[in-house]
Amino acid sequence: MITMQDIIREGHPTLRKRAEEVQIPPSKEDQEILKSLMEYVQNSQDPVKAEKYGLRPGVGLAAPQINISKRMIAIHATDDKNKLHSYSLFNPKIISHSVQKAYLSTGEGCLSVDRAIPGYVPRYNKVKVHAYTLEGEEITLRLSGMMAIIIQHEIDHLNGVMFYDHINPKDPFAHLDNAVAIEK
Ligand code: SB7
Ligand code: NI
Repeated sequence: MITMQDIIREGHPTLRKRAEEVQIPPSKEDQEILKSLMEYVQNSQDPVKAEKYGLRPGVGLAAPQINISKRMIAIHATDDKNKLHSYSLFNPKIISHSVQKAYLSTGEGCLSVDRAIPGYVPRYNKVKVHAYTLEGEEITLRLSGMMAIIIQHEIDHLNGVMFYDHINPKDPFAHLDNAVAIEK
């Protein structure tokens, strides 16, 4: 079971590497890693387990965050219509996106970052993502708003990118053109 002790923090070189593609069909070993990522995300949202094991709540987790430089992500979150989006993905890739941007009005955080970093993080408002499921089946997801923001945050981890790389250093809350504000 993954706990906060397994999650590497900013400054660790793995967080700045481009992660390797996973072989499809996935090996049993890679499937187990991906399952453990999802298990962390789900456990972290269970108040009893989070308290018991000291888990910081998160809506997603990427393999590089547990020092495994492979292209795997888990997301477990509900959208504004209370629909659950639970995805365990290998090799996710944005194949198209909107011109319009979106950002969280409260900014973003990260389980690999132990400090609050204020500022708007511009993302695409809509993304189409191609990936492979836990079973190795091809899947194409169309996500918008909050869910699009989360998957872009996770895919960034596979490319060595941190959320604060996108924040305007001169004016973190500068107006973003053609962007919708998402309230958490
Ligand atoms: C805010 C938080 C996340 C995604 C988008 C906006 C995820 C936080 C947990 N993670 O560090 C996962 O990489
Ligand atoms: Ni993160």
